[in-house]
Amino acid sequence: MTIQWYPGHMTKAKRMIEDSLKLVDGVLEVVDARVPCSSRNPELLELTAKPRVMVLTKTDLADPKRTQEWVEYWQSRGEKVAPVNLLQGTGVGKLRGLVRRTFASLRREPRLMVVGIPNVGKSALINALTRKRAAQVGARPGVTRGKQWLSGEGMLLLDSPGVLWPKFGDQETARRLAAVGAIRDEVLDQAALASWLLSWLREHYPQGVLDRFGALELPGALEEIGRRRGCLLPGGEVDVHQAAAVVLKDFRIGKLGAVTLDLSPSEVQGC
Ligand SMILES: Nc1nc2c(ncn2[C@@H]2O[C@H](COP(=O)(O)OP(=O)(O)OP(=O)(O)O)[C@@H](O)[C@H]2O)c(=O)[nH]1
Ligand SMILES: [Mg+2]
Repeated sequence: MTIQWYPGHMTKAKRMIEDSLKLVDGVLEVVDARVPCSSRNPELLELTAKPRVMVLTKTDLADPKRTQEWVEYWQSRGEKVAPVNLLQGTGVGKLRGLVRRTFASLRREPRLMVVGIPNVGKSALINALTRKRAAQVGARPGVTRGKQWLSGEGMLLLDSPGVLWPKFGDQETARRLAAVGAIRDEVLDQAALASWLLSWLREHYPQGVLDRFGALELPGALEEIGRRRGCLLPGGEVDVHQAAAVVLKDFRIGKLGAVTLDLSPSEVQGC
């Protein structure tokens, strides 16, 4: 399985982000706690040297032990990091405090831009900080729109969040990003992705899969799940694509347990 990266849009996205960065005092870098390293964009550092606060979203779906390790790792490297669960609003108060302290010397509300790769929770973060459903925050790269400042109570947020392209890395990084939904499903072989995920989970987080689907043999786990879930084609054969969709959906909403796909900082390079 080879995952295709977004071509084309990147130059445009980069230019849009660069333009917007000129207008702000700093950045809220949004990262998915299930892929804390893989969902960072290394080129963000090249785009701006302005102060940033990292926001680790979806902590409810991630392994709490791993989240703690990553937070401590980044803090030890001088980063400001705030883990949050945006569904519950957990950690948002602490994030506000961190922003206030980081930009205290400005003596006015900091102007911030929310950046991150697709689906990490940029819109959800803006909504949580502004306490409203800010319209149209899910802009995609290349869409030209007017910019607007939103009040986040103690900060001003630019309403056209920068959608960074994912990290160009190895296929392992690509698979992890695909598993959490940061890469559009249309460009993937879902059955191959789900099979990989099942075998990875069996090695690293076996309990969630066992609880949800029962004991499974590898290879053939995906077919077996399809059979058990009644994902069948008209002839009675298992529909592996439907089975894959079940597995990926369950994983993405946490039904296979709290999982972090990037292992501890000591085992992952480049973050
Ligand atoms: N469980 C959980 N889900 C979250 C959290 N934050 C965001 N989500 C969900 O993640 C999905 C993506 O959130 P968005 O805010 O749309 O992400 P985005 O970064 O704006 O995505 P794009 O605009 O597509 O780049 C939505 O289904 C959110 O409900 C969180 O902390 N926990
Ligand atoms: Mg969005």
